[in-house]
Amino acid sequence: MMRKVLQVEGMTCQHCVQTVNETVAKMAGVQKVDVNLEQKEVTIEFDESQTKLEEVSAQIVEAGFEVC
Ligand SMILES: [Cu+2]
Repeated sequence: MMRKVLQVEGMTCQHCVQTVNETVAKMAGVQKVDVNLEQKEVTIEFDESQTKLEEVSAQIVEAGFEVC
């Protein structure tokens, strides 16, 4: 299991937090998602044999946010 922290820009409220959470949580191999709005951090625990970090980033971008 891999644990990574992404810096995500563009999240302004709890609705954004929920969107990012749901977007990432539904991906294959993702075990845990934690979104910290103040720190603009998204902590993800995932199985790297099922999902690549770049794919997670791409999904977050597709949802309308920016991954730094
Ligand atoms: Cu929002």
